[in-house]
Amino acid sequence: MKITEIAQEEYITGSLSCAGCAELLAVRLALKVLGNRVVLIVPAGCMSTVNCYYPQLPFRVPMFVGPFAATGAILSGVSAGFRMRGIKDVHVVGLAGDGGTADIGLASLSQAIVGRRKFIYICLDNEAYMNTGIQWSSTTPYGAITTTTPLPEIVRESEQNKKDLFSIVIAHRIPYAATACPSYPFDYMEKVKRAAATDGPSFIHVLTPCQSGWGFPSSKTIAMGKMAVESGMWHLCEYRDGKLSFSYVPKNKIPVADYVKIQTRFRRMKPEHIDRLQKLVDERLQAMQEMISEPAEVAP
Ligand SMILES: Cc1ncc(C[n+]2csc(CCOP(=O)(O)OP(=O)(O)O)c2C)c(N)n1
Ligand code: SF4
Repeated sequence: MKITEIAQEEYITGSLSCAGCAELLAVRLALKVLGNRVVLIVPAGCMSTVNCYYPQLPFRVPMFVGPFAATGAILSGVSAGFRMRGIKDVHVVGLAGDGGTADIGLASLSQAIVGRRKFIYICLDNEAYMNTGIQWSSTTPYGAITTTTPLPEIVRESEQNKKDLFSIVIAHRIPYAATACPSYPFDYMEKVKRAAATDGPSFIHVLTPCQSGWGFPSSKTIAMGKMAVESGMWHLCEYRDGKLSFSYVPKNKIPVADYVKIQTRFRRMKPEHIDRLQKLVDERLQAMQEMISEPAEVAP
């Protein structure tokens, strides 16, 4: 996607999100790709509870706030309803956090993918239940402090890194899935475009750095997303036609320690914990490379 292709229109007018909120940026960029023929299905989470206090409704497209666990089911139902009425030009889009997707909404998402209705599910992953005060989720990385994992001894040797949600989703043989980060906006928007063109369910797992929960200055959101990718804590990849590929591979990987030391959520990690996290990250990369069926391309 080129800069000249990006719509001038804005579909968000004011918001109560924190300054530098990457979730909001991800929604803003997605709507620029999708336009205003969109219905947003949003469970509890920062995009609904923080942003939408009546009469403050920042999204200029129809939005439905559903039960926390039900995003996938609602996407399926709304999509089926449009189909029954012969309406083909409305994008049915889910916007759920990592808690609402990888934990409480996982069964609903799974069944929705199996149901094969056309929808776009965007998981906004800030790596904790942020809107209720930074509780641990299964996508919280190893070593990060949350209000439900506040003690150093929580950083245990046995603990694993993030739940591999993306692998769970592609195990469904979903027609289209991708990982993204708004720090790489063109890559992300191209993926939204491809999801919109998919005739069936699609899923985009977006890393959305959160200044409140991660502990970094609000001006550093974009840099934080870039460091996540450059350190291997996050990958940009795509699953199309049954094949997984990287859409970007860092030329010079940075150590995980550089990423960890600039966020207060990792402040209780000792050197041995950081070494363990580096090992987990390296193992994850190796596992992904083994799954890759196409050679990696390095984006400019
Ligand atoms: C069934 C149910 N349990 C708990 C809650 C309380 N709740 C509302 S939002 C939220 C956290 C959402 O976290 P996440 O899905 O990760 O989104 P984020 O706030 O981080 O964007 C919780 C626990 C709820 N609304 N419904
Ligand atoms: S807590 Fe994090 S995700 Fe929620 S509005 Fe603030 S920056 Fe955005």
